[in-house]
Amino acid sequence: MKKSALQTARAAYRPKLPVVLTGAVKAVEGEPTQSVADQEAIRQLFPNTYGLPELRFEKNPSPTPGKPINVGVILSGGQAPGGHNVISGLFDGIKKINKNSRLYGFLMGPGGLVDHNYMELTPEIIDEYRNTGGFDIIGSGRTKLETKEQFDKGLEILKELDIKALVIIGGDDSNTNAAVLAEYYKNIGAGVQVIGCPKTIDGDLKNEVIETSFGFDTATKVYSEVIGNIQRDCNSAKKYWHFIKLMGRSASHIALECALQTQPNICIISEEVEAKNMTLQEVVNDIADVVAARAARGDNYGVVLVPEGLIEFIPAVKSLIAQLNDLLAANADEFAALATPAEQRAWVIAKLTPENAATYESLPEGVARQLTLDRDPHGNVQVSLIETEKLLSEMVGKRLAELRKEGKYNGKFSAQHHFFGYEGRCADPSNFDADYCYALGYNAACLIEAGVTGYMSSLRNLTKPSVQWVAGGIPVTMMMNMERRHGEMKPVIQKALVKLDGAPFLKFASKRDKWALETCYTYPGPIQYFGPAEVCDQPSKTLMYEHPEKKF
Ligand code: FBP
Repeated sequence: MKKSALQTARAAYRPKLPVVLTGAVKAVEGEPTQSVADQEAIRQLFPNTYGLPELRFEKNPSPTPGKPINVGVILSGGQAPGGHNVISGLFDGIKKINKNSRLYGFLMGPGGLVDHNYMELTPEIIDEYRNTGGFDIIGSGRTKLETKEQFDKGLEILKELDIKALVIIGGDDSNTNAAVLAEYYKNIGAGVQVIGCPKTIDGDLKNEVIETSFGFDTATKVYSEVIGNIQRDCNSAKKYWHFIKLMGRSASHIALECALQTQPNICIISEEVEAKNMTLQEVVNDIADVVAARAARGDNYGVVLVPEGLIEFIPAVKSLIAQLNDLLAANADEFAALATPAEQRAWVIAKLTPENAATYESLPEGVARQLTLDRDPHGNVQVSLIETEKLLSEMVGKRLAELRKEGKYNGKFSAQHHFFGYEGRCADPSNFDADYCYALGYNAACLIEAGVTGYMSSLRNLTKPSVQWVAGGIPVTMMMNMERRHGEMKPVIQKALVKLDGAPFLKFASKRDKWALETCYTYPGPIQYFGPAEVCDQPSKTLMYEHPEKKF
């Protein structure tokens, strides 16, 4: 593989490990833990792995030599910057235990375990990928590991390769599945430990004990760079309103972090829209009011950030989508037999409740139609295919025409649209993510050496320099509650949505009126890998506002 100049220089970067992990460690047990909710139900489902203590690593003054161990690793779900460093940290960690330890990567996600597709990761391969973005070292996939058949099939290859521990690098669902797998293997005495690592650019795998998921820092820095560039263009030409949709399937953490970094005129937070029970039209009216207010000052330009998941958080649209899912699942043939889009539209409107029919009719026809097409394998609407940024600007244009008639608007409105998602998921990890990921992987090796299963690799104190981070393990069951999934109650890791009483949102809310009217853009520029710490090593603003003080 031909390397760019930056790649060559960056390959030499040595991630800074927490001091405690630089020598032999011993695991110190805390108090037994409980799940965040539904304790009895979770306890019953995880009789072997519920209630385990939190672990914290301390220096071990009298270590005994470790035996060689074979370990498997899986990358699961969407790419996030730093995955390669988790793997290189894990590799170095198990080699530190014993130089004859071996690491196997299962290919293209959890499916690789079930289908027995794997490769051994040698020092030469690992060195090719240190500090690089992407998941291409072994690939990733979204196969869900959830059935006994899959677990048993996986165990066959684990036994064949004499693998004693499996590290699953994934988001909330993948780590939930890792916990189920850990419980199953423990229950049948399989002799395979399962350890999770918190990954997702969405930033929604975090809680009291996991401060952030990896990848969020780098991805939001990449998006903020380009948002800043657009803002500067916007402020130079002063003729466009830019509607920028930002990835994040559900929670609005990415949009909020980018807003804190770039100070746009508007940033919509889905969780607030839901809490205020807003209609789509109300969201549109709020944007149009800002456009009109700026126009009154002679400023016919601006920037609006839109979270990818918005549409599902609008209560009326959520209710409409839920009824459409059931309606179309139950009457798929009848619907498919309708000859024209107009007949389909009339059929849908006639079948919906009056409230849902009104919401359906209020949407631009193209979007309403989209809600009846492109369903995923579970029969759900693929909301990410809805071009929310275009939907909003189209509706804002209509609203402005009304305001003009009422004599309340006398400006020009010309919109540009953008969607940033894939652009940031495979960027070379920032120093924060490079260090965090390497340490997560190295720490996972320490958890393996400690002989535990059903734990997530954990580093805390993340707003301090990486050498001061606190390393340990958190039982995954501790993060779980029961939720309805596909009609059944299931144990799952609680997803972290934006908290409206949390410090990042409150900071944003205290500034947004000023940012809306005035032009207060900031231009973060590209991620810097070399240079002074204040330029290169700053973690995300979300992390800094959430963890302003040293806790340990
Ligand atoms: P994970 O939760 O698996 O980390 O994926 C996050 C994400 O990047 C979302 O932000 C986005 O909605 C989704 O993946 C896109 O999925 P795909 O890569 O399958 O297009």
